[in-house]
Amino acid sequence: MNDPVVPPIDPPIAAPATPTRYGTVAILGAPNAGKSTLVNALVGAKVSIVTPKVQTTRSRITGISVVGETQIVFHDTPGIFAAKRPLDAAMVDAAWAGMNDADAVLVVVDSRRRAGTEGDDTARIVGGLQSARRKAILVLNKVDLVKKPVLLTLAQELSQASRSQVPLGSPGGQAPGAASPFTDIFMISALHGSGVDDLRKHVVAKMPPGPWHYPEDQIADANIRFLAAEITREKLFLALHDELPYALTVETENWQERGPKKGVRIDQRIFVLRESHKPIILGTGGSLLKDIGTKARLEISELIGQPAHLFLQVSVRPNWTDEPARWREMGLEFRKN
Ligand SMILES: Nc1nc2c(ncn2[C@@H]2O[C@H](COP(=O)(O)OP(=O)(O)OP(=O)(O)O)[C@@H](O)[C@H]2O)c(=O)[nH]1
Ligand SMILES: [Mg+2]
Repeated sequence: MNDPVVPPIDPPIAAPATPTRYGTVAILGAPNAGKSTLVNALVGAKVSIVTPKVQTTRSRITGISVVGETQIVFHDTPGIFAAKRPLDAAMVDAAWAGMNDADAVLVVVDSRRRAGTEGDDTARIVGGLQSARRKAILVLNKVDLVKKPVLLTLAQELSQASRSQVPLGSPGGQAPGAASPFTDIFMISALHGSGVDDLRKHVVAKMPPGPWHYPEDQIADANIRFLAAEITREKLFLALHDELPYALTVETENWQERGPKKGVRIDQRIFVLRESHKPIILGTGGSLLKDIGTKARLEISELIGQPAHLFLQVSVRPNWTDEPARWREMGLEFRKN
């Protein structure tokens, strides 16, 4: 008996693919304004380290988030300030570079600061935006720490930013009486989450149509060795004071997978500028470094989803801030001055 003739199946009608959106958002602000805290809140995971100290973030850090059909890449940046060391100037350059190709710019301001005072970092940022003719969204952060009238005054001052409030030395020059670069103002607490959802919605709506650049579940684009070094640097920043955090850098030198259940052996080196820094980091009988190592190990283990065996060494390197290899590890472009 012949097989019954099976009518050909019509090719399924392709459902019109929902158009996707994709865009990048640069997060600028003075040191310590809460940029990294905000990026972590927007992404919903820790992609960038946070400490109470200024200049924690040293290069552009990427956090990725999907909201409905929209994929957004948030670029956390180092704080913008009047840099003196070449390394600091490169950090500030990296922050401005984040603005150039962004579809939206957020300027994060610590609401406890007064607007427009001489030498104020936020005034410098307003000047930079004006001279680049870039519009931005003003994000008044840490609203949990200020009273409403203070907040409203600050919002008013910043939205009336003019040439007279911009200190000399801002990138480029702008026309006298240049208009405020801010199109919108949001008042949030990045730490506690208030206002973050509204800000996210607003940013999503600004993203242009386009294909996604990353897989749906990807939240960061830095390599794991860098992220692990950043975690250790965060623990060092939290434990140390004065100039010491700015005198050190951390690099992952060895990453050895030891097979299922055995975890990963990670060797990191902490470079410091002076011999006198070493005993401070080690602490009595090495106790401080041991404590820092334990905290970093636990967080790295969580990040990689398997046990991390972390070995930390401290090396004195008087010129590490001028070494191209150190800058590269930090994610900065080397320049001599
Ligand atoms: N109370 C309060 N603290 C906040 C808020 N957002 C951030 N912080 C704190 O402010 C400090 C600085 O936060 P970061 O996110 O590291 O600031 P940043 O702008 O990335 O700093 P740099 O990388 O040094 O430029 C940390 O101690 C945060 O916990 C907030 O909304 N409320
Ligand atoms: Mg930061």
